[in-house]
Amino acid sequence: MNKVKLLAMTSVIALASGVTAAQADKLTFYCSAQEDWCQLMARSFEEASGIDVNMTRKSSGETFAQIRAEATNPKGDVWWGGTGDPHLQAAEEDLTEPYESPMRGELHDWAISQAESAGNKTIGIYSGALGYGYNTELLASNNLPEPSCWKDLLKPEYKGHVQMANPNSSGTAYTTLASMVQIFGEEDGFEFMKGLHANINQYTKSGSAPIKAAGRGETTIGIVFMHDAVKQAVSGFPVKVVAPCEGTGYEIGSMSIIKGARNMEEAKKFYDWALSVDAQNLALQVKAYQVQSNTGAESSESAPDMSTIKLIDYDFKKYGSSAERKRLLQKWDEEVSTLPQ
Ligand code: S7P
Repeated sequence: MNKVKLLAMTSVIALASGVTAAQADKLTFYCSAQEDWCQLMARSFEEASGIDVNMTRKSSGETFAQIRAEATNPKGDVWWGGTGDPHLQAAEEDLTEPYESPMRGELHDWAISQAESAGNKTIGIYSGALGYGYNTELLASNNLPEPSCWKDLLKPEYKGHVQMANPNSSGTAYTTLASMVQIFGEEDGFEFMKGLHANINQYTKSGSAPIKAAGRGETTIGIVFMHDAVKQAVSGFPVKVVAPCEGTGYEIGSMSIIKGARNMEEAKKFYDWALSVDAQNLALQVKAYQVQSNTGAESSESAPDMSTIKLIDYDFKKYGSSAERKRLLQKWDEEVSTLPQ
């Protein structure tokens, strides 16, 4: 059959089924987890649904800023992954759509609590604790002591050895800032961030970059989610993972449908699928060791054992509120990031 006839036939079939080329099933997917996990989710959903996926990966704070900037003309359909705080802020600012998935009965309570605190405009997809990791070889070759607490990171001998992300772009780093304020109180928490600033060699854009750099020997210590440090260790890099002695904050990684999504039905199909056991089990293929929100999802022996980590009672509602997130970020910009190093 020649090309012209084939095209004509395809158009007839498409029209008969009520689908034109312009209406082909597609989904614009904003992803704030690790690139390899984002790619795997996009391709696996395409296979499972036949829907074409256009995926963009950005850090949590950056994706939030993009969704806000596009609010009058939304381009994205669904936002999957990233820390929960900016998802909660998006819900409060009415940038996301309420949706009650039929999959909710399969989820842990903490995933549902996240949804309920945001009028069902977001939902928990995974959880993980904050901590840090260090390169054991660099630590030894620099004759540095083994850190085990948050306060250890303020020691002058770690000057230039610590890396973390910028809390404006990174959900991991915002979780760090909000955790320090909750562990030490606001005044001492900011004193901690100022002391830490003196030892920081670089603020990265992405939250997991510091531990990738530690794995490669480009920094000694990286402040990250513990599961991101475990991924480097399991991948063969000389990284030791630390659950800080004072206790630590944690995230409820979240998912939201963008208000005014052009492909709303496809967004809901993705949302339901992403909460399934099959979709959540994909995490282990890319060494993503968060606790998944579906109670039936598999876990790995390598994953941090949340029951042995001293977790604070992280106030997601307060630190995910628009006013508090803005206030803390502005204070960090003005009082911490501008200090000389
Ligand atoms: O997928 C790993 C992970 O740490 O990445 C998310 C993170 O917020 C994205 O990076 P940013 O810190 O740069 O925003 C976490 O939600 C997730 O656990």
